[in-house]
Amino acid sequence: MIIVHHLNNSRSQRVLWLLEELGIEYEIKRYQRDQKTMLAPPELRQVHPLGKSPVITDGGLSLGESGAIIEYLVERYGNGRLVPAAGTPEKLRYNYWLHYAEGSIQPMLLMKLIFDRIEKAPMPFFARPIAKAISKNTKSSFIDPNIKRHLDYMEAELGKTPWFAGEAFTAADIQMSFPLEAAVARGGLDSRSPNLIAFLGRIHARPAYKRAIERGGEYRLLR
Ligand SMILES: N[C@@H](CCC(=O)N[C@@H](CS)C(=O)NCC(=O)O)C(=O)O
Repeated sequence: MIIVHHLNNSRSQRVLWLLEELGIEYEIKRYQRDQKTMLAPPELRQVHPLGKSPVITDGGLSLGESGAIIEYLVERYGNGRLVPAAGTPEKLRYNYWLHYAEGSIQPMLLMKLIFDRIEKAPMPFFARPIAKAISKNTKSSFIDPNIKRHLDYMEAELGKTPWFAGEAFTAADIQMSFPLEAAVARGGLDSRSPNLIAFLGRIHARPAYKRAIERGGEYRLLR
């Protein structure tokens, strides 16, 4: 039996969704973020040394990293579903977006989260103006323009095909859901990017997505 080590409001929601799309049975072991720090509880380090979510266990296997988990699940249990045929341009695009989600866009959104929090963090009064100035400068000179470039890029790509890898829905769309949802929560993604908003509408309407939300519980992305 596959066990998904699931942290509330986190990337592991994608794994639940993939398993629902594939119709595979699984169990959920739940972990709650610390209310103050929003970090994962230390118990998660017992299943993976980094203590991050998602992690799955499947028999003797314990695997972290969303992209690696998605690749493992579609390869082991997909019977060719949700992945384009090997050697096709769609497969190349599939690989690209599978890596892009965590390798390119997500680091920008994480930096945005961290610098937004620095501005609000408790600190001695004399340090606040300095911290605020550094944060605002980093955001306006680096983070915000980068996020904008990524959003414009993804918007243009989804103007060419309905799904990230091409005409068909694939597991790359599942992987891309989290950065896009995070971009709505904190990256300025809104109706100025109609293709991305339509993509989110389509994925949220999928029965498997809804089932995964029901099973996963609370899913409100950090701002
Ligand atoms: N690139 C990793 C990132 C894992 C990650 O940072 N997960 C977050 C959840 S969204 C986490 O566990 N945060 C809690 C913490 O850092 O303590 C992946 O895609 O699996």
